[in-house]
Amino acid sequence: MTAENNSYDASNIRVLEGLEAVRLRPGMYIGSTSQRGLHHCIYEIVDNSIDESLAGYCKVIHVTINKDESVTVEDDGRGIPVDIKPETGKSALEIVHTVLHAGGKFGDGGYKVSGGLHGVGASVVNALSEKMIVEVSRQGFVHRQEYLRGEPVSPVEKIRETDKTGTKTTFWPDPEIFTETTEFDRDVISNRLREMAFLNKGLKIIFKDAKDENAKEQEFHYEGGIGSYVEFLNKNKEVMFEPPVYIDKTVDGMNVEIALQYTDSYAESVLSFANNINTHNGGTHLTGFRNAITRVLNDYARKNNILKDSDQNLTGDDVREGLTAIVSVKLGNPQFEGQTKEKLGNAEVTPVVNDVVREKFQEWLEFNPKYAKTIIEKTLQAQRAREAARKARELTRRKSVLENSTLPGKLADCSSREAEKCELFIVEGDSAGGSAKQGRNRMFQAILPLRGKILNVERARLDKIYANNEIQSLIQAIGVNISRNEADVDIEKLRYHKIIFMTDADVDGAHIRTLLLTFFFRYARPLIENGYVYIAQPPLYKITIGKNSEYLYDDRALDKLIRERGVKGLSLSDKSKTKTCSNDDLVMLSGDMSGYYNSFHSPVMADIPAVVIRGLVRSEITADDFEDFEKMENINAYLQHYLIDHGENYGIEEAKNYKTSLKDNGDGKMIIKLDKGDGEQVSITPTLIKSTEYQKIKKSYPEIRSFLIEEEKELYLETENEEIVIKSFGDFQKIVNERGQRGMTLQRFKGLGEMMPQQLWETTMDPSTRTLLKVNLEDAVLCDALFDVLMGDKVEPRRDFIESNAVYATNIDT
Ligand code: 0RA
Repeated sequence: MTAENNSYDASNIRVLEGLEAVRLRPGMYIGSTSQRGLHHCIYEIVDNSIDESLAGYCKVIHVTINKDESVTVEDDGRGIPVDIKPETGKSALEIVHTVLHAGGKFGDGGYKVSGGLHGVGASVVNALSEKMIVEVSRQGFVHRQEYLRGEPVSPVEKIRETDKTGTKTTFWPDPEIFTETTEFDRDVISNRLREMAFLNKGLKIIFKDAKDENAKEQEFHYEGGIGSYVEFLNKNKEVMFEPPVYIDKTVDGMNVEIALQYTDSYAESVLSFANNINTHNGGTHLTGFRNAITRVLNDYARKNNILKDSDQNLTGDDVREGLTAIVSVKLGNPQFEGQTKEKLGNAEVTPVVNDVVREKFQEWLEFNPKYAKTIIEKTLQAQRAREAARKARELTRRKSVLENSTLPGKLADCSSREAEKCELFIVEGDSAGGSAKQGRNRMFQAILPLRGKILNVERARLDKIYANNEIQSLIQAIGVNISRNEADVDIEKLRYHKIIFMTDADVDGAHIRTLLLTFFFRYARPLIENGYVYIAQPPLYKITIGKNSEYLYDDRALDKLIRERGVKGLSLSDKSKTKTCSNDDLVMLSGDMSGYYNSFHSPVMADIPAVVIRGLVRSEITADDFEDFEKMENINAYLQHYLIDHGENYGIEEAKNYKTSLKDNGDGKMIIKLDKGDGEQVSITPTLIKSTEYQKIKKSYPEIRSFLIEEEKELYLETENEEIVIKSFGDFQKIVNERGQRGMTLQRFKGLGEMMPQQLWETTMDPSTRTLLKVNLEDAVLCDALFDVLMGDKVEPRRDFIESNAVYATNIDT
């Protein structure tokens, strides 16, 4: 944080050990060799640049996923020192990249404030990369060194002059190490980089995925720091005041930064960080924060006589209901504890955070009496609800004691008592429950039918949740205590190590599944974290052809099967018969065609003539182009020509009369206006270009074009006994469909209840044949936000989400 030590150079770097160990046991250094470990490599390199920014020397970090799956991280810091270290004769740059633990951390004269979970540094990433190139701009030159699997290929070379400073690292993760995948997940990385920008106020991180030409460059830069982070987390919630309370104070070299804001929800969403590391399990900083707000709010309520002498104190749970907060501390020598090292241990942190929050939050309350009152009002409501919940829980307990059994009546339990082997199927409705009960293996499979929809826990307080019958049976069946507090979920009491949601493959089923997921996510998260929660995959169709039958699990599989059968014996050719297509090629082509055809006939494209869409595809327009005036002028001119050309040469009379023009949309973007000559006008916008439908057309266009030469021309379809003229994709599709379904009976399961017990067993429950999806929490923060959108109070964000994901939703639910 301070930039005192400028004389830091090669002599600060101590040599510790070699890198063979890293390649031998990569997991020990980066956690795993899965995609997570792969991402970790990026974070390690970015962290080094962030350290440079914390030292006060770097303003901008560029992170780019290159076309060949390599990654480049470039900063504008001082540049890694390149001077030769006398004892070794090697440059500091080389040592940093070839010697384990040679980062500044181990010398004196500087400490790392960031540093990922493992804080292992550049040398580990180098050892795990097929190739790495580092270019340091410093002292008037660009210095370059290249490495293969951690070994330098050359000494550090001066490659050209420069007046800039900074460090640029490009690495190619080694497929020998990352055997699962070497492909990055853009969204995961982008979320992490956004978080880094929030946590490091003022730092600019620019992220680009060059592999996807449609992906925009993202710029993360927040002058508001974690205050902006809280606003971001609350963007789909109703907040009780604006802006968030923001505290930033440095005491004895320890920086404490806190932002908080109350919303009208019942969830608590407090994230804590130490030196930019997400301390998922909290620790001393979180303790200090929690104590302070409970204390401050109680004091305030007493002082202003809102809490009377005889009233109970507000508890921590009461004051954290509806609270969104970020607690971020930066200190010199962080101690991380616990199995996953995600808990801060430094005892000296608690009193510092406590004092800072008490002082500043109290001051804020005094200055904002109106908000102070609303907050206290809300915590009092939480207090009352907590009392009611206690009574409801008590009642549930007594009831079960009276009935002399803790298991709900609806549960058809299994006979085994070994939780590791036991499975609980949660099914929707009594009729599906009936089939499941008959179809199951009662040794280890239990069935719990739920009647109707379970309560949406996102919109209910704990007292209502406990009082809900369906949830009561669920809690009793699984055997664990539920709580928003992960530590209170007594997972060792879990009665089944597989809890399987088995809902219908329709919209209602999807809704119930989401409600269940929400419940587990909010009140039994450790079950998800430990991999005990699954989703069953019941089939959608049963098809019978002669004596054989087969189950299909989604519409895509059905589509493919029909196409495969439909094109058998067919061959498609152009008029001159120079090109024909049959067999597997025709299956592919018809798939492309049907995607192409369906996209043209989707609502997004409704008003836009096909020839215009094709013109756009040929112009190679991208969503980014709409911001580039010059480019848009060229595209517009091209499109106008294309339309006139096609009007004349291909006899599409209307196209001749289409006029296109550019219009400034006022938001820094252009749009194309299309005048169809009949008074009708339509707009061509970035949204259209980004739509899945347009992208699908764009993708299949080359295939289709290479075969059809020009789309408007007639084609000839030869069957076993005739030749049919095909005038449109629609014609062709109809024929393929009709032939594909000939001699086949198709049964669509509207619900699990329609399946025979034996069928349900074979397709969905039998461990040797079924497919289960394991529910995991790759990114809890993101998941959190998604539940807010899907299950929270605000209607707008939900509608936006559903609209923008409508295409995927239909794939799942129809
Ligand atoms: C120690 C000393 C100096 C620069 C750095 C570390 C440094 C390391 C990295 C890693 C990525 N980007 C970086 N930028 C800088 C230079 C000290 C000086 O110039 O006096």
